[in-house]
Amino acid sequence: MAVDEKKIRTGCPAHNCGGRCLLIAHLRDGVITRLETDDRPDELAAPQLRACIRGRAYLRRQYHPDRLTHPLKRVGSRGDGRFEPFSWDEALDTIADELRRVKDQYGNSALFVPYGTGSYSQLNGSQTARRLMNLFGGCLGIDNSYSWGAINAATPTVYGTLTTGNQRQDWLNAKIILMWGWNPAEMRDGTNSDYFVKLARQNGARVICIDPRCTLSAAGLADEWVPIRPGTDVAMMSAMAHVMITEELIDEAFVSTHCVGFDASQMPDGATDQESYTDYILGRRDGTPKTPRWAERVTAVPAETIERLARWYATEKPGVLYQGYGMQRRAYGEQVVRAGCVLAAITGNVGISGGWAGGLANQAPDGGVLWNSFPEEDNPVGAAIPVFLWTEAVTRGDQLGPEHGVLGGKRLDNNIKLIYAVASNCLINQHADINRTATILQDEQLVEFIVVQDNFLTPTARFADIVLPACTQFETWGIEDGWKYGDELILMPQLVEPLGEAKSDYRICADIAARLGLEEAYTQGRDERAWVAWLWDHYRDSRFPDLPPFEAFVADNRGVYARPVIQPAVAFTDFRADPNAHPLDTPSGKIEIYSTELASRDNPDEIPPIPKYINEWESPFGPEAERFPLQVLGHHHMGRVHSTHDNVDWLKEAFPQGAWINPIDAAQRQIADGDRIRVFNGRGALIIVARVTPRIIPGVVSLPQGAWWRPDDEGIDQGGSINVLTSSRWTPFAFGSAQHTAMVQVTREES
Ligand SMILES: Nc1nc2c(c(=O)[nH]1)N[C@H]1C(S)=C(S)[C@@H](COP(=O)(O)OP(=O)(O)OC[C@H]3O[C@@H](n4cnc5c(=O)[nH]c(N)nc54)[C@H](O)[C@@H]3O)O[C@H]1N2
Ligand SMILES: Nc1nc2c(c(=O)[nH]1)N[C@H]1C(S)=C(S)[C@@H](COP(=O)(O)OP(=O)(O)OC[C@H]3O[C@@H](n4cnc5c(=O)[nH]c(N)nc54)[C@H](O)[C@@H]3O)O[C@H]1N2
Ligand code: SF4
Ligand SMILES: [Mo]
Repeated sequence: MAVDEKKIRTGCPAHNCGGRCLLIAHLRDGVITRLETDDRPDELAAPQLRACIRGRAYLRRQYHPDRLTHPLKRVGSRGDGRFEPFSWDEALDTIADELRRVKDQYGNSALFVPYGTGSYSQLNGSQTARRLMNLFGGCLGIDNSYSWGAINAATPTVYGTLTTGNQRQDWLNAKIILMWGWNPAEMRDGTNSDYFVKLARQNGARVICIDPRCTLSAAGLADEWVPIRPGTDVAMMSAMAHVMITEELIDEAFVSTHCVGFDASQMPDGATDQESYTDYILGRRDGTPKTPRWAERVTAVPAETIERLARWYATEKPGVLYQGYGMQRRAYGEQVVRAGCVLAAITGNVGISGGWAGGLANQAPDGGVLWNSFPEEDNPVGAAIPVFLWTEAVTRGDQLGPEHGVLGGKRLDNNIKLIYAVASNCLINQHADINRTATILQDEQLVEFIVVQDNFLTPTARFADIVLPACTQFETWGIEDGWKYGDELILMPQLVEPLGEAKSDYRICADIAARLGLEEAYTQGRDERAWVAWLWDHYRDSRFPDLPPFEAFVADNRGVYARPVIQPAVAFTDFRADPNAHPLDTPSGKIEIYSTELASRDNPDEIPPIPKYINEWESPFGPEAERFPLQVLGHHHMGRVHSTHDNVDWLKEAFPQGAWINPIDAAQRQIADGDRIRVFNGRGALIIVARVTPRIIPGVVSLPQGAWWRPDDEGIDQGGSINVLTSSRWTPFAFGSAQHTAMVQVTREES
């Protein structure tokens, strides 16, 4: 389709980067020669979608010499990474045969398409494989995400919904913004979130960043960095509540009409004798008042700082307490979500302009994006596992049931026997405890057949029996809406022909469907472009009634449709105005500081009905700290989207993989900046360069997640991949990832 000497507007192949930005591709002789970004006028109601460094460096990924260009089949044992070329026909015939064999032998619930977030552009990505499986009789489904395990489950226990966020332009009305474990300057959380925080600050908001690391957000967007010991935020939040209660800074009118569980006067029916939030904060039953002095010992945040922040947040209103997702990807991650929401509620910051309710915060009024609009169709198997438990479903699926979070009210009747991974590095790199997962996948008695479809021979692809080359998003048609804040739609026309023999994920699945007698059902006669036109109309019907006709939009080379946010929506305005006429979708209809639903779990030590500080299962306060005294956390990295872009030379140059360690911890270990260090625990070990810096709190090592696992002959990772250290233990209520909770030791490597 080469369109020569042209500039075409398109979306960045965002992967799961947290953003959605506009790129302008220069094309000559069927090759993309240059990428620029948004050139539209910049307006507050519809700001430019300016690309980050990853988007701007994309040509290094697009034309990378390691791109997969033809199918591969495994030779040697699984995981060795030795392959030989294979024809498309042989590859697709083999896959169709294996799908039929496993279905006949075990049933559809033995088929599995794992979590894989490499592409949300509809015609590329794992949704294309789910549609194939569902039309083939179904597969074991997945529920929840690696990203938001605890926050997805915990937010509705407070508010009965995930739509708890205002549109971001409303931040300009805030007087104070607490960026709590939130780093939008490095990890995108909606294109422009960092920009809106900057504008809010210019507008007079005080901005505080609470994070174990002095991130670029702390350094560039905030007035103050408050370093905190990881995993202890609920202790600090509880102490802030202590200050508010004892200094009478609570918004009593709001609490009395809109909340349940704050104190003995408003406990829900059947729980009148239970511990209220105030009981807990004042230590009336457990004997421990959650004072700032108590919290200082736990959190390492000075009591005076906690007092000051409590007073500011309770009196400088309205205010935003934005919860990042890193601190819920931890042991008991549900608690920090609930505790943050409770602070917002007791200060009366819910349902008002300039305030913020907390929680997941999909945007009002309609919840924002649709994510996958490409129709996957219903899954006849009907059972879905919490996504983080997939290795359990491999090793003991037939023992899992509702008590492990299995949806559909079912017990599983199978172990996973066939994995079809599309746009996923979660089989190895991104799941916890890589060495454990590698052992599981190496065993061909467990998973009998693995297909991986990717642009590169990733650590996950190295464990495949067949690897299929997917084309990039520049090589097929696609469409994307905003990541979490969705007021835009970006069209992604095909720019160039696929490299080598690569095909779109959609085309590959359609070709398999043909071999299973399902081609017509799968394609409905559409190619990629026709599906995008179909989806365009679907978006018009569901969210954007003013969307122009598809063909005209393509012909005009517009790239992005934006719906301006003139009057930013505020979540819970109706409920705020009249809680009886507009009750929440919680059992009481109110904000549940005390949750009867959580109480019914009958596990108060791990799932308390009011948010509590619970010491993590691996922590500086536990016995494991004797051998492994440092906390390690794997924040999301500027130079990558998870493991995607790890092989891009420009980004590696700009953001080399390194471990941050505080000078105090480094000195104890004779480590100097730039030294090679070994980071290890009972699960694994890796070698990485040390960056000695006071920008991280003592006692913590920070190791950006996503680097490709590169084990040497002894199994020591030379790539700096944090998941050789992380634990596959899940959070108790959400069954979510707790990959940020792990303890390690660090030593200097003799070079
Ligand atoms: N550049 C880039 N952007 C991305 C992504 C990416 O890979 N790269 N991934 C996207 C995706 S899929 C997601 S889900 C989001 C993830 O977004 P998050 O989960 O919010 O990102 P993290 O970097 O894990 O955590 C955010 C911050 O929390 C801090 N933190 C960790 N533990 C604690 C704690 O216990 N307490 C406190 N107060 N802070 C803590 C970390 O130091 C970090 O600075 O990012 C999205 N954006
Ligand atoms: N320790 C630790 N681990 C984590 C996290 C953490 O904070 N700490 N974060 C977790 C989170 S929030 C997430 S979302 C997951 C993300 O984990 P994954 O969903 O596995 O994301 P990626 O690692 O980016 O892998 C995506 C793959 O898709 C491929 N790809 C890109 N575009 C396409 C395409 O168009 N077609 C095909 N077929 N392939 C394509 C890329 O090359 C890449 O190999 O990681 C989780 N893992
Ligand atoms: S934020 Fe995401 S969509 Fe935007 S340029 Fe960066 S990688 Fe691309
Ligand atoms: Mo994520």
